[in-house]
Amino acid sequence: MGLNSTPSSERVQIGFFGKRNAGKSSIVNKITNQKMSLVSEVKGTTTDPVIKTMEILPLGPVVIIDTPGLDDVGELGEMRVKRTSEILDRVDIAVVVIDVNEIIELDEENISLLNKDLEIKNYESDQSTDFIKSDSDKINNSDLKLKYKDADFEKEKELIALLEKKKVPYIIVLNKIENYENIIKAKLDDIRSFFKETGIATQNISLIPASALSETGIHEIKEEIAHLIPDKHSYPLVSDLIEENDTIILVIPIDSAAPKGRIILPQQMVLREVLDKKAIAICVQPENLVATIANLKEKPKLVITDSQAFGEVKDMVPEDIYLTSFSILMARHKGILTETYKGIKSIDSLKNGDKILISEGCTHHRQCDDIGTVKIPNWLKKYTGLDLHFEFSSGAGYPENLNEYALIIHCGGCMLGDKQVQARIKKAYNAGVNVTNYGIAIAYMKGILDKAVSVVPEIS
Ligand SMILES: Nc1nc2c(ncn2[C@@H]2O[C@H](COP(=O)(O)OP(=O)(O)O)[C@@H](O)[C@H]2O)c(=O)[nH]1
Ligand code: SF4
Ligand SMILES: [Mg+2]
Repeated sequence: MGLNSTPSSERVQIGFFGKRNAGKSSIVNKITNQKMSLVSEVKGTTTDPVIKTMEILPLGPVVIIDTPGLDDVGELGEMRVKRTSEILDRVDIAVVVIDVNEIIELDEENISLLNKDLEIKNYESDQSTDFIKSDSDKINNSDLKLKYKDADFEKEKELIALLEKKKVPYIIVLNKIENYENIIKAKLDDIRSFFKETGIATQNISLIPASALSETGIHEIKEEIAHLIPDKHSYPLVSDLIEENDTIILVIPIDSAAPKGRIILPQQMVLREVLDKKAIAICVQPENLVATIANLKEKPKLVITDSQAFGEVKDMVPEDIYLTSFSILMARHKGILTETYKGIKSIDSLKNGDKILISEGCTHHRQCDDIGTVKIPNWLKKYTGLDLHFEFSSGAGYPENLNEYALIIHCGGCMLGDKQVQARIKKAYNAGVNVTNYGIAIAYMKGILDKAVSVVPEIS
């Protein structure tokens, strides 16, 4: 990620799905105008999802994810399919690519009949007087429904059922139409009905005829995706909690865990929102906080600290100044604050031997250092006085066996997209497991949770 680019967790995530050889990678390459993915007539060429951040007009900053085929076989194939369904949890919009030849019988005889029908129809609509059909035309007309293949659409059905269940908006791209463009375009309603009748899709689908080869429909796909782009700013970090000219103090410990020469993403994002609001941001380390507050002529509205410093900072902030943490604001931004706030209460009903899952959103260059692996387990053991067992997950992986855990504590998830974090919380909820997050857990164990959420109207 370049210094000027939108972080990928803040971008709209667009996934391309479909069977092997449907032309997913070819469509992706045309949409992105880059050779992003390998195109091959050999099935199963895209073996892992190809993920790339880019700017595409008129879509703006996006993450494009080209997935392997849904119909991959064998053990390795099963893993790929699982990976594809994980991708479904993170995408904001899905593009389902289907090879037109897999759905519709388009042999020469069919095509010539259909073309003839189209000519007649066009002629009819050009006539101001009634067009009287000859007998032979009538015969042609009666045969003119598209012939659909008696094929197995199970994979598409499964995928689309999952998309509809997860409420992911999607479009269906009917690819490789270059030799039948007029026919397919004229019969779109008919094809839509076929999708509904066979149960491939139940919603009113947006169906786009396209060809990566002749570049037909590429513009329409982009336009349609643009229509579906969700409002990524439905959950601000802090901008709606503060006013212009308010003073906000950001407590940023620069310890051995802090990255060299920069501040971490949640801090950058909060700082930017404060500046956008034309409020005043003062950044300090914990040891400068007391003096900073004392030296201000007007008291600050809010102190935002790194959650790890809650214990140190809580007694430095007077009662009438709000205090919260970057990680609580991040949970709010990701749309999971209410659920993770509710989840914290289960800390008090933990028992000896309970398993706790600590889950982090990234692996390499992890910015959270040992907070999840060392500090939180130690604080939790001390707080509960119990013999607890901890397991850890990091990066894109998230365990299947969630019901084995008594509690899940998730990191701020700053590197994950909103949908991906929300899907994790939902999976825990479905498994009947309480889930909370780092900031809330630390604030609770330090006895200041009520104060730490008092600035957030949805909760206080
Ligand atoms: N005729 C035709 N062939 C295409 C089109 N799009 C892709 N292909 C071909 O279909 C094969 C599979 O394409 P690819 O993009 O790798 O499919 P993927 O497996 O879904 O990613 C390749 O041989 C492509 O050249 C198209 O619009 N028309
Ligand atoms: S572990 Fe979580 S909070 Fe920490 S940097 Fe990674 S995604 Fe962000
Ligand atoms: Mg591919």
